[in-house]
Amino acid sequence: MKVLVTGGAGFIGTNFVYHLLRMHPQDEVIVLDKLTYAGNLENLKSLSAEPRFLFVKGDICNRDLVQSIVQKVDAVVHFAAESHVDRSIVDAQTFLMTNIIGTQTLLDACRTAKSVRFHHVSTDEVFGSLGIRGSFRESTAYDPRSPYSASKAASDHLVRAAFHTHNLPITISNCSNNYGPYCFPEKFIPLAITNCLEGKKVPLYGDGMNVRDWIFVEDHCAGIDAILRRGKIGETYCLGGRSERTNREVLQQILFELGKSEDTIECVTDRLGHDRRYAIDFSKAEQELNWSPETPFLHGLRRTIEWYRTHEDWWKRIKNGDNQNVLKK
Ligand code: NAD
Ligand code: TDX
Repeated sequence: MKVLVTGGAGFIGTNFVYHLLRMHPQDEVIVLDKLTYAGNLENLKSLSAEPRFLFVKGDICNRDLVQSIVQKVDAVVHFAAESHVDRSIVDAQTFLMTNIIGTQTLLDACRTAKSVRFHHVSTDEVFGSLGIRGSFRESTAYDPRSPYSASKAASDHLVRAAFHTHNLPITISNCSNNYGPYCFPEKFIPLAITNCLEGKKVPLYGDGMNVRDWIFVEDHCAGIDAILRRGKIGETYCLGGRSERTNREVLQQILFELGKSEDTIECVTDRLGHDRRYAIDFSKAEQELNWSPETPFLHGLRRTIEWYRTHEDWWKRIKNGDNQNVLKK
């Protein structure tokens, strides 16, 4: 299969490219990525001599470019997005452009190509916020509450509209919080690890009791791959990590692993509209695709910490170098 991976120079996209090339020796991969502040070509540099891999720098909103690439592939796995909630609170415009218009541009291109399979990578945040009990599933009503999640919700609706209106062979996945190698150090876990390694404090929003369900990125990649190959056309699959933790618990574990004291925690003003709790019921993916997350949280967290320990050049260039785009904390 020849697969176009949009956003393949970002966190999950990079991990997915390596997953595809490793797991499917016949597959070929084209990455289309604009290389925004979050995209990093260095992530893919070990593939520069790989004949099954091609990188194209470009914007998913560029209709001509997108059409010309989509003609050449069997499937599109769509990761490209503005992905950070805090940034969407400061300025939502790029989120609307990339997440909504960009997704529609890809769908339009798929319509004009011959039966291109389209998988849309989305988030559990489209479902809103949970109380102490319950979990999101495929039938949960949409209730996005940040500009980011509202833009992702819009993109999900457009993908479903393309299925119902134009019979486009689509699938959608809504996944919980990812962690692992190559995650831009503005997200909570890599920010916490790298701040600790730099001897800095770690900002904890509000009371630190917001809950996220953490999934190791490789488990997410395996879930997307399963949907791409075995998922039912037109269907949505929720993917989760079976690892609900409060932010305070996550941070305490990181401090413990790195031998830091609780003084490292800096309680700061809460995020505006901060969703309280996310949790995922992934039984549909388990039953229909025989997929479930395999990495226990502590195991995945230790692998992640080790990756950041051994890739200081990677994150220091981003945090302390010439990248002026890092959100200041
Ligand atoms: P990321 O921010 O690390 O990477 C996004 C990539 O998209 C970057 O390489 C960037 O350069 C590229 N990009 C942005 N705008 C583009 C444009 N207009 N044209 C082409 N490329 C563009 O994001 P991520 O964390 O890897 O998330 C990937 C996808 O997974 C997103 O769609 C996100 O909504 C979804 N998701 C993320 C998580 C998570 O925990 N990170 C969880 C669930 C779903
Ligand atoms: O400095 C911080 N301090 C803090 O307490 C940061 C950056 C975050 N937090 C909290 C906010 C959240 O409750 O940690 C939790 C995780 O925050 P993020 O890493 O920013 O992730 P979140 O907002 O939950 O969204 C992530 O998961 C779903 C991704 O960024 C999205 O792209 C994905 O859709």
